[in-house]
Amino acid sequence: MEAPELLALYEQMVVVRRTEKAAHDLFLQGLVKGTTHLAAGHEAIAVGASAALRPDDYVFATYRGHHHAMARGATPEECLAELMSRATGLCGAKGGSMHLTKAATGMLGSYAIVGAHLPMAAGAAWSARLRGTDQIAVAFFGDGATNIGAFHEALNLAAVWKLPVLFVCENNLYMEYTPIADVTAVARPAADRAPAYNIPGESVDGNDVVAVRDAVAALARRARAGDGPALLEAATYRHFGHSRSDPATYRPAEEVERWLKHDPLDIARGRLTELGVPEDAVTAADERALDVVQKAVEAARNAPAPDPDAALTDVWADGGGAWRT
Ligand SMILES: Cc1ncc(C[n+]2csc(CCOP(=O)(O)OP(=O)(O)O)c2C)c(N)n1
Ligand SMILES: [Mg+2]
Repeated sequence: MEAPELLALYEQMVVVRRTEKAAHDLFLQGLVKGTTHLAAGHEAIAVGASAALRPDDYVFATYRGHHHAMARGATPEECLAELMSRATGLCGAKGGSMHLTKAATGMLGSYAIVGAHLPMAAGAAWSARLRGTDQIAVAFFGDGATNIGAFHEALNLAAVWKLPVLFVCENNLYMEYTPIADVTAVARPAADRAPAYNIPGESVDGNDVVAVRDAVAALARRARAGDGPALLEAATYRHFGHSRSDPATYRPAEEVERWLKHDPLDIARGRLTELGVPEDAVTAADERALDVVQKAVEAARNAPAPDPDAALTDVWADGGGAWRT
């Protein structure tokens, strides 16, 4: 990857990290409605994958999906305003943290039911096939989803119909509080299941944005060419607890320390240095990202609450299916 592209991806990752930190702080100030599942630590997966996709491809994420929404064109302001139930929020305050959706840019939603969106991604891929486009669909999900029936149903059907869909597992070693290794029969919860469905199953360092971009690009090329689905397992670690109610004290201190040293931002900075990018260019990217997020926080804080009359707009009853076209 050339230096200008990597610097741009680095800046996007810093924007995500800063937005997650802002969401954390706003929650502690009582300004976020509902809970949050922060993706700090997972930035390279969303930003790297998005860099390998086309603007008209489809993305599906979980309740831990702020990074995917932003990587697919939602602004920090739209996301923070949504978390704070403001009229200017991404979904007009109807979705909240767990349901960020921006259909116009292919972000086809965040889903709170573990595993539910994998068959939906297969369906979106099927729709692309039927319409004769060469779009692909990507489902991002956690390690815990690999022990859910819908994961296996989606993989099987996608393989049988050779659908253009990628299944990308963000393996952060834990479900809510349970280590995935304690409840899974194979070492790699996602990739090791791929042979059962006769599809490629690969592993990647999910904290290395370049490695993620390259891995997704190769699998996307295959899927677009009609060679069918694939599974990618991206190793990563969450910096916060599972959700706002979890201080994550069950994780061994040595493990936390090891992963914090393997930070996606540090890895990208190291690569930028290797490419000869001067320190002040990186600092300028950091400052731009900080500025964007500070302005987003202010704008979201000052935004109005939704008009109660808006409660029944953009729902099925008013013909709200228009958003799908
Ligand atoms: C079908 C279903 N079962 C249980 C839950 C409760 N739940 C929410 S998140 C979660 C853990 C999922 O872990 P993982 O898939 O590894 O994703 P992560 O939170 O680590 O990103 C569970 C069990 C749920 N939302 N849906
Ligand atoms: Mg997990």
